[in-house]
Amino acid sequence: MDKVKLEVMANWTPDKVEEVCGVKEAQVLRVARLMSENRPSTLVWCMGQTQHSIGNAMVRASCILQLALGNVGKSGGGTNIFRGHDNVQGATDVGPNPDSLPGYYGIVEGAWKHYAKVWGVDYEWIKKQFASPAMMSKPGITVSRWIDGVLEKNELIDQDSNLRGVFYWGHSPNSQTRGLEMKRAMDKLDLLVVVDPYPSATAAMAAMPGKPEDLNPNRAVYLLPAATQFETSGSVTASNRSIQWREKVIEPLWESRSDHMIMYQFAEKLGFGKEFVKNYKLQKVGGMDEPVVEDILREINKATWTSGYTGQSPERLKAHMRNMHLFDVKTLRAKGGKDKETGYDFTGDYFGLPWPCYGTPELKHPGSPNLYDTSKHVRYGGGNFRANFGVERVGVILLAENGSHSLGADITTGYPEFDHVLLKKLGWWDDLTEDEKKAAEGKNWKTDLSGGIQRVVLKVHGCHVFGNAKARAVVWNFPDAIPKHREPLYGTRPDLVAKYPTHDDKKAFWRLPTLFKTVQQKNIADKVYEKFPLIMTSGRLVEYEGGGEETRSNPWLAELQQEMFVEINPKVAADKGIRNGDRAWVSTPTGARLNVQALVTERVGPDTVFMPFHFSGRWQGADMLAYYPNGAAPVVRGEAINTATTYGYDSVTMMQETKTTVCNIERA
Ligand SMILES: Nc1nc2c(c(=O)[nH]1)N[C@H]1C(S)=C(S)[C@@H](COP(=O)(O)OP(=O)(O)OC[C@H]3O[C@@H](n4cnc5c(=O)[nH]c(N)nc54)[C@H](O)[C@@H]3O)O[C@H]1N2
Ligand SMILES: Nc1nc2c(c(=O)[nH]1)N[C@H]1C(S)=C(S)[C@@H](COP(=O)(O)OP(=O)(O)OC[C@H]3O[C@@H](n4cnc5c(=O)[nH]c(N)nc54)[C@H](O)[C@@H]3O)O[C@H]1N2
Ligand SMILES: [Mo]
Repeated sequence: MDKVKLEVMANWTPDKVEEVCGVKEAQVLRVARLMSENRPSTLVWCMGQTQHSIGNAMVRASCILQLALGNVGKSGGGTNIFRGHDNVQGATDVGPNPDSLPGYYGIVEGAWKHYAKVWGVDYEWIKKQFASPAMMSKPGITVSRWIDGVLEKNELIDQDSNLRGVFYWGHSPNSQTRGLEMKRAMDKLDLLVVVDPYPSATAAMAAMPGKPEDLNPNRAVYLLPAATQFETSGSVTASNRSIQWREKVIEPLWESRSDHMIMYQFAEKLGFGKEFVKNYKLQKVGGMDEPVVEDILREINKATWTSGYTGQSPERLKAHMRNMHLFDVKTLRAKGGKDKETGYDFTGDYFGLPWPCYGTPELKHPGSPNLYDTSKHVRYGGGNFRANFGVERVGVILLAENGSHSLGADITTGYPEFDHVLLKKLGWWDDLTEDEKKAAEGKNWKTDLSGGIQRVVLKVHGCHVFGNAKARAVVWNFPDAIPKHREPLYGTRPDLVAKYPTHDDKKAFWRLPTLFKTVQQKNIADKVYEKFPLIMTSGRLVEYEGGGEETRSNPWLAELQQEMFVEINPKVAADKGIRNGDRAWVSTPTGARLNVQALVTERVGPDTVFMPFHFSGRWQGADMLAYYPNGAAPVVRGEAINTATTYGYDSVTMMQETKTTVCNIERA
């Protein structure tokens, strides 16, 4: 914190902040005062902070602010990063990231061995599924960059071959930046598979003629109809880490199948069906085998000791769903009472058992309504900061200070993560049962499948399994250890780029060369800001969702929002001779030209335009209707903004820089 303070005092006087972010000094002061005089208070953010090449720095600055205000680990405080879709949190938790196994286990040998045990398969067998052992522990290409996995020169990619096959599994093509290049990448593939209830945007984009030299004449495209959430059941995790159980409403319509049935059928065809369902019973749905969803959650329970997904059994979650009325809507705490069907006692539980919910379901951990809350006992949902970064660094102790610990803990100072060695050292080993001892030997709190280590540490000694340490404000392994402002790759202010240049290029970042300075400097040299003098940003509308193909196919929603549009300030409109409702051409450095309706409004300033990102079905001025599968075109079609969005990725997460690029506008 002291280092952050020094950086702020030296480089971020209020006038500089105003110059960079455009918000008046007095306004920032008012907000700062409001937050400091009203504690605890929370900070809510979504994509405005993250979809930038410095997204990681902005998010960390927000966390540091909350730490400085003492707002972390408190009810009513915290950092609230709302997840976008239904179950985005749950999906994140089970491992879609290209550098982790489910439950944030990493892709190192120890983690693979843990999962070999959980899945009941041989570690050597898993190894054989990879082209080379090195691929097993090498973070993959992120979804935001798949097109570069296809288009980039092979010698520049950190893997043996380019990407040749792509699965679109519940993902819209128009939600990703650099759409014109994506069209080229789609044409070059050998195989494109779309698993989606509405596979049509991808289908139309693939069917639309591109550059003849790009088209792979042997390319195969398959559209597989996925069932919707209403046609299957399962657990879903919300932004607050509470889990709910969702019931099937109707049987899958027509030829559609649930995602997990499709996955199982692929596993069968690819020769590992038996291993895939080792822990699952199969049930017949539409005459075909489908893994039982409850068993999938039980497998997650069995594996995920890290983030505390072990206590939320299907039985406990279903009992919560049947008895929502017993929970307080503000605190999430059960007012007491029992489930009529099973006799399950809710006393102490928090609704949906928000993770971490440690130990086996029998331990009856109630879930954790707020992370890092030292005012509660860890056995009843309390916590403290995690010892995740070692014990000491350059002479500084990273563990918590004396007296800083969760309520009622046996250890009243900082301590590291728990493993079999620490238990023995503390004399706690004999608190394990004989069976638990056998399972815990050589293991830690993340890999002991019996749950013995977690039980003894939490229940018997009131300590946190992941240790007790200080929060980390200086992230020494990030490109900017202390968050810094750096200008976006495409901007309208060369004077600011001179003061706050972006990062150096990275040669192999998630397997791909990733450019920062090269792009930014070329833009300055070419004076791109003269040709494209307006900042272009994008985001959401109430009426539509995501790529929008489902919601634009819904006639009632389609009626409410019939046109893709660009919001422009009255001053810009006057300068360009554009009136409200006129057609306009929006052009950007990708070479894209979008024909959209002008919405003249003071919602945007004279330096910025806004466009929604939910549209597809028109391409650079032309209707794509002819390329849709017969009868599958959405009611409303419009230009996809992401044909216009430019290159640029976050220096840690590889998130695309969709919230800021540059454009020009003319009357059409
Ligand atoms: N109706 C509807 N609701 C949705 C969705 C949908 O598609 N339709 N999508 C869901 C999903 S997936 C998500 S992720 C969430 C996203 O929720 P939001 O992130 O709230 O949605 P966006 O419209 O992307 O808005 C971004 C906001 O960030 C601001 N902004 C842009 N640049 C900056 C910046 O540099 N700094 C700051 N501080 N702010 C900036 C914009 O002005 C805008 O208000 O919404 C979810 N809810
Ligand atoms: N320019 C710009 N681009 C953006 C953003 C922005 O603000 N500006 N926001 C970004 C953000 S935050 C997000 S989250 C992405 C959203 O982008 P996507 O992740 O592409 O989200 P959706 O468009 O909602 O796509 C979900 C797809 O899943 C399908 N689907 C629905 N239910 C099921 C199911 O049960 N099974 C299967 N298999 N499929 C299903 C839907 O039909 C749809 O085609 O867009 C990003 N792109
Ligand atoms: Mo999102």
